[in-house]
Amino acid sequence: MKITPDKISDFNKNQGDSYVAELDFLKNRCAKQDVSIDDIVSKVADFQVAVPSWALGAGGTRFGRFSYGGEPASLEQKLDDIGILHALTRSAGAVSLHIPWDIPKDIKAIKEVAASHEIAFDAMNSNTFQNQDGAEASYKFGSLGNIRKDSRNYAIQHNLEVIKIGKELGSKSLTVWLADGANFPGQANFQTALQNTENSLKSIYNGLPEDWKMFIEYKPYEPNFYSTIIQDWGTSFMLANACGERAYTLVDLGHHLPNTNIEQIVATLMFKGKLGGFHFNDSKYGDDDLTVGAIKPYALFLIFNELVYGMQNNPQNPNLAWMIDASHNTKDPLEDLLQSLEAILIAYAQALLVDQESLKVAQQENDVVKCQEILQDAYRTDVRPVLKAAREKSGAAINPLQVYRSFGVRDALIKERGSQTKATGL
Ligand code: AOS
Ligand code: ZN
Ligand code: ZN
Ligand code: ZN
Repeated sequence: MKITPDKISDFNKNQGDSYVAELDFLKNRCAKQDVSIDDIVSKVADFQVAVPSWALGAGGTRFGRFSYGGEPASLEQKLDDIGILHALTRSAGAVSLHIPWDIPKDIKAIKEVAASHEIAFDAMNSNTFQNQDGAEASYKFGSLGNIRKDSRNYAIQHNLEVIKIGKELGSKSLTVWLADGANFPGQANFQTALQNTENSLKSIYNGLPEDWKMFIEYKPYEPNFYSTIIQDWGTSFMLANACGERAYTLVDLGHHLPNTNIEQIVATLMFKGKLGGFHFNDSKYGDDDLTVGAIKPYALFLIFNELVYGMQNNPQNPNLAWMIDASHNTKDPLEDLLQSLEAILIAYAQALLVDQESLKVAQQENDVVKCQEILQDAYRTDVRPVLKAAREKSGAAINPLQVYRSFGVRDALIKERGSQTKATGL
């Protein structure tokens, strides 16, 4: 299944989408404030989000998993799937690999497949939350924070191995997410566990190439239900500081207790120059990994508002590694990812629309009502014409989901790969 630029531009032309008039309307409206729609269109066109190698198959829960059909069986096929997403949207130009689920057998061949789809290798993900066949030490009671030295060392070695693979592929960062914690009070000594984790992370950091970054992800609970060693942004931030200047915190939207003010966390971390990576998803209760923007689009907008502010005002913070970290039990994984990409770009465009100058003035005057009006004015603007313009500009489909369905992509994949498939991974 190859979606060529020609096929896409033909589809775009024949479709007669009327977004140009809608965009003009938006341009006129914005002429009154200090915001340029052309500038927003360019920024949206440039925005790239990495797709994780484990998001291309049906996810499932601990209760069951239902094959979607046509799922990729190899890393090459996963890259082909991301190639489809990227051809349709021109905004999914990177993959985030998971080791050992996706160990490339032939690095050169994998790089060629990725290059053929114009896909870069974003952050590498290590896995110390599952024992692999033939493992020499167990992660049952933790990895980097395990009370047992053999397990800690084994986990450190694994991370160094992931860096080595990433180096060969051209990646520049490592994401560490730890499942380490305890299910019951008294099971572990909090201080010892934290100390062990810090020491282990430092050992990995010492093996990090000069031009690499390390991202430390936090999560309040699951799979451990009493305590998690890296439970919140503060713990991650503290560990990143202990490691050094190329270690950063990674925010995953699903990794907060209900009603946590994530946008404030984003602002704090960017102010301190310590926000390195970002995992998009949405949730109702916990780490639900639902489609981005499916549950709390306004919260997503407020988060993007801080991200945009940080990108414009915090040169101390590096460029962020963006990734979709979602999972699908009932949807076509590729359609789900298209919806997530759409939601991300909508929130980004809306945040770029915020009249920052007026907001500053209203804040100065403590005009609380005006402040809210300014934010909600941006949020309530239909920015989909901006996305369409950005896509047409970059050679993507104006309506990616519609094109995906019209081209019968899933049927073609099922024909090619079979109906009872399972992607490697979770
Ligand atoms: C786990 O909850 C984290 O979100 C990870 O970022 C990721 O989903 C996991 O490593 C799966 O590989
Ligand atoms: Zn994550
Ligand atoms: Zn997660
Ligand atoms: Zn999640």
